[in-house]
Amino acid sequence: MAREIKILEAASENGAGKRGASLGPRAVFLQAREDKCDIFKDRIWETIPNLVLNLQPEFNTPYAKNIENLLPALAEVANHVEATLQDDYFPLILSGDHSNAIGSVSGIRNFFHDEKVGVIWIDAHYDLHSPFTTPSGNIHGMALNALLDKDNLENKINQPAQLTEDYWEKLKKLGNRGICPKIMPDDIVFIGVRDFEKQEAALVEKYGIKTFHPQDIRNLGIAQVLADALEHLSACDHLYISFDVDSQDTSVSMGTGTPVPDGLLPPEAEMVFTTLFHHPKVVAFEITEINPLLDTQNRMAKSVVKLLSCVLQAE
Ligand SMILES: [Mn+2]
Repeated sequence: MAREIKILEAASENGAGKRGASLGPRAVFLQAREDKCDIFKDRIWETIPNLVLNLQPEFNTPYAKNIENLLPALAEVANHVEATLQDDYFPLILSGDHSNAIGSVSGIRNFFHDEKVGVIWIDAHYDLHSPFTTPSGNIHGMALNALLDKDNLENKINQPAQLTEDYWEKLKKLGNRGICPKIMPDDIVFIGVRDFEKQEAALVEKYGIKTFHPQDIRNLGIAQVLADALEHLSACDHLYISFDVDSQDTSVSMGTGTPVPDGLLPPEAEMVFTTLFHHPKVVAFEITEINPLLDTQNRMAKSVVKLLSCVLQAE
């Protein structure tokens, strides 16, 4: 029997460049109410505490903005995800910005410390920058890099201060066991990536990280892409799914910080959910980067309610 779902609201947005993503999880909850959709009825909803939005002056750590506040916030996320697995629930993580994935995966690795964990990263972006390569300093663009521990010094364009480097090392070792790296390059699959810098592409090429760009999705069809992704990760014992709403086409994804054209269309996104959400190897599922402040009529949250209703109704 499938494990009971526990919804974790991880409303940190300190890793994003624009304000508002911390309101995303609530926007989804309220939109479900508005649509009289009962996906959250009788479900356990846990709000992770102490994720205070406390932006620092940018000059402290310009190549890893707000990292000092993110460290304790993401440690909270890690602890809550680990405790949720410990209690034998399935964590459905509604997160603010994508830096929360550093916390989630740290919690998962802490729990499954002797086993192999893979990640399917469905996103318009690689999120593979480090403080040494980031053009923006926003940590949501470094989430997967922090989990991989690839500083990418051969492509360095920034010279972060020692303070930044010290915090970055702590972030990579997040979790009580200090596991680093959390994920190996062979155990990642990207789906939908179409907007990236050459420093990130160099890492993907160097380590041969499996990527399905929009053209691959159009050529193969999303069903084949998902089957190939699962085949690629067949050596993994457990899988983490991270769904950044900006993976979707801009006809859908308006209420998000960094929308990019030519993304997943609604039937493709639905198949991502129906194929992966209940897959026996999947141990946690994250939906992230919904930003109602950038939206009109809460359309982004509405699309997420629709996607979730494909997998939560039949419980
Ligand atoms: Mn992302």
